Amino acid sequence: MKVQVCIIGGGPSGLLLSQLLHLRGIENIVLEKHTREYVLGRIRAGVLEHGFAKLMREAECGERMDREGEIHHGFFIAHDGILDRVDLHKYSGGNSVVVYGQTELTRDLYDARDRAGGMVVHNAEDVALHDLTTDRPFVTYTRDGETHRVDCEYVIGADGFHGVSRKSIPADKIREHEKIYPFGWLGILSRTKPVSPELVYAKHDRGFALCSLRSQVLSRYYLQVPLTDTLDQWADDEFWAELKRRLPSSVAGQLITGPSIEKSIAPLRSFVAEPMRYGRLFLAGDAAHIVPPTGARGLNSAASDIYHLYHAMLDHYRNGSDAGLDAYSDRALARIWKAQRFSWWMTTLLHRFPEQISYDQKLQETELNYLFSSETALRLLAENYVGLPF
Ligand code: FAS
Ligand code: PHB
Repeated sequence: MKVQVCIIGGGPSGLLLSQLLHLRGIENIVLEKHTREYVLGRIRAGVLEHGFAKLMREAECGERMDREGEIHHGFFIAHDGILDRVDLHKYSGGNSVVVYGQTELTRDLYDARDRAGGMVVHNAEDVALHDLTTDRPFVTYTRDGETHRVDCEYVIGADGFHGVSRKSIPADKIREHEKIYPFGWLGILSRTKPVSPELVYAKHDRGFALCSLRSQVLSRYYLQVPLTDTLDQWADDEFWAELKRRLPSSVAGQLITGPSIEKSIAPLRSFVAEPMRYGRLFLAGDAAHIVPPTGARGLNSAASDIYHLYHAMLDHYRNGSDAGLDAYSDRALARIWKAQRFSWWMTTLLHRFPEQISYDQKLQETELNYLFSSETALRLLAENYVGLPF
């Protein structure tokens, strides 16, 4: 088979790029390791920057997001018994975020690829990238015991942190920067009315907590837990009792509990691989970078990669210019590092670190007091949370 672009990974990054390229007549194929059900069964991000939402509309996939998603103009930070609101709309110059689950967004992208007759191969195993430093790269994979070959002009590595693409770059051609946090997030999904109409980030001596949502009948909650914790230590009742302990009584008193329909523990790390290009291979999304979910930047960082790759491909195929492709890695990394900084800042500000010394606790309290006493500080937080320009 021969296509212009071969995309590894059928998550949001790969599918969004596939759809955008298709709409501009650039032939592409998506190779996904797992089944569609498996991909759609992963519960992940919930908050979209306005730039991501705009890109979904440009990809003609924004209709259900605009119908079912919620526009949020602010969120709360609970700290030291106080509940303070960050007015995103006021302090970001009128912007906001869309609360719409990654699962639904990925479903919309798959549906759009199906409607367009897009080539998405599931259960593509043993994907291997070849001749990346030539102008005729190709990709091989096996499916149902048969080996297939895709000849292409470009390969996009959108296969996430554990994918094959980044690992296909020789060790001396890539630099990796990583920071591991000494705790994880235990998340649950429950068919209950959300405790608050807007997200509540809670800093507490017992640990961080987050009250989020997917709709007015589907709630998403998180607790900071030690890395050694396992799911069998957290029965639903335990989870709800601990969440209440970490929330201000005004919020805890409103909490509607119910059975969890999904429960998982995710480790927290910050990670960036540089550069995001090797010959005809371009990395995008989690394949190149990871952030702790505190700042809701993970999925949103992927969006700006896709935006830059999409325009670079348009430039190449429409105008014969490789300027965008040559500038991609630097352009993408410039914004990625700002999202890394913001995610690190939110994580450091709101979590309880093991063996945290009193001086660091006082710094956290001071940072929060300064934040809510300074319009400049609130503007800095708001412009990052709604999304910096692509
Ligand atoms: P993805 O990992 O989503 O997709 C990569 C795809 O490639 C997968 O479908 C995988 O099956 C496939 N693949 C992997 N190896 C392959 C191979 N060798 N061959 C073919 N296909 C292969 N972000 C937030 O903003 N907020 C959150 O709350 C949040 N929570 C998260 C919780 C968890 C447990 C994880 C892991 C991530 C979370 N994230 C969150 C970040 C997450 O949303 C990512 O940013 C987002 O999934 C990035 O999308 P992709 O780059 O498409 O990578
Ligand atoms: C979520 O709803 O999953 C979510 C929202 C905001 C975050 C992290 C996760 O910062």
